[in-house]
Amino acid sequence: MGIDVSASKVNRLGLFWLTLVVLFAAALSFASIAGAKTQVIIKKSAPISVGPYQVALGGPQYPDGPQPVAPDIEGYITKMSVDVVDVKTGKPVPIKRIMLHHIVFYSLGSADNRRGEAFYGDGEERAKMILPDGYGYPIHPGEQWGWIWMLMNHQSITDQVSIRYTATVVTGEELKPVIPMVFDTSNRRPALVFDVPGGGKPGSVDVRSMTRPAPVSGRIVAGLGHVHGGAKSLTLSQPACGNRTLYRSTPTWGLKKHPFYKVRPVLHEPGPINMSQFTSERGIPVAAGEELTLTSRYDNEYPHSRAMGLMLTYLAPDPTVTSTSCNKLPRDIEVLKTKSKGRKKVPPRQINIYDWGKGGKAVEVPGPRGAMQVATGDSTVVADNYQYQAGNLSVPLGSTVTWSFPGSVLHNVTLANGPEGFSSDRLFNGGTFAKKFTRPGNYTFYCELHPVGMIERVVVRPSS
Ligand SMILES: [Cu+2]
Repeated sequence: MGIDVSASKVNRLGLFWLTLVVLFAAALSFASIAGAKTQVIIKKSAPISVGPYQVALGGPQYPDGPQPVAPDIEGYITKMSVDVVDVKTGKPVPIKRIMLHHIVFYSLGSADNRRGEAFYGDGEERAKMILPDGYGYPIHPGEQWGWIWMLMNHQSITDQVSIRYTATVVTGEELKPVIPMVFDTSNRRPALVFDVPGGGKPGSVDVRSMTRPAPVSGRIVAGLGHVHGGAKSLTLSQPACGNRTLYRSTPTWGLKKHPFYKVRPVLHEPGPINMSQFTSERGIPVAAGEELTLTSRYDNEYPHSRAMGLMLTYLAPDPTVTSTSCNKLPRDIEVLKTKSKGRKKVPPRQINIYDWGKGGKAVEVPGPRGAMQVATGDSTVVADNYQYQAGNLSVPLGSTVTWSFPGSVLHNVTLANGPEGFSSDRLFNGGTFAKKFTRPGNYTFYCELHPVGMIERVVVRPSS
């Protein structure tokens, strides 16, 4: 009993000292970071009008469109997110109205310090920039930003939205700066897309990779991924260490009733509702010039046209990393994942095609109107005036179809359903795209930029 009392006295005395030390330390740290401030900066674009079922694009090719405004201060971004909001209420807009397919922010630097680097991106999965404590993406007064984005209106009426971005910015304090490092398994095809052909056995996988060297010695302290429907995973690996996995980003797919599966038309298979991200205060060490590899894995039983495999990592320069390290990975890697209910396995999906119906509504159709044109050899399809001429085409196996894009409006041709996935780039001003058909069957196509009404069906006859 007596022992208990004295023990409790000792504890109280210890607690007293501990409190004093903590208070003292707190006072010291306040003194050393006098003027340190964390603020949340919210910016909103001018209203963007999107016509019925239309796609709106933003970026450097559209100088008349809204441009992003950088926070005009010296500091560090530690978090960033983006949303599409109603121009009147400022509330987030549900995707049954307008959906933000993707957005990339890049810094052009300031007049005396040009940069030109993508530092944050987001797709339908609403990825956020989240850096661990003590790290930030440096920003400076007078800096200019650019962006590239795509919005899709899922309604038969014109609608208006603003793109809103929110950055948590720390000022008056030195943080460890990060350099964004982007990996892209399309290996820089325009629009950063690739086509999974499909037609493999159940369980077969389409594997693509991209390898690039680290620009400086440092530590990877965070990373996020972006994929489309059909993806299994994105893996960042280290070739010099037996190609061991540094981080694997995995998708969570929406439940059957999720709006992703209800909206129409679809431009590509619905993406995941979340891709896992990570942060690590200690960071994964990489030496300058050391190669890192990103590998995307997609289902290859079904075709997946215009798929993506992107990972954005944040590298904090650290000159103390002088050589490749195959030591154990830091133990503080924290995986950030959605808490929403979802599916682990990608649900196989068909992409339907749509034509204009009554009252300007999009209606699902098996193919475009018009008679089937029968070709006996190679053929050409002119894509102009928001139509493919011919819309219904029968060709022999082994023949080549060339799409030509004579007009001044960008179009493309993208597989919806069929024996082999492929797509053209966005073309205009006389651009052409040729495809040799080596698998017989029925193919349906749409223009990714004009998915309602700009549709085509090609029947590849089994014998030539
Ligand atoms: Cu088009």
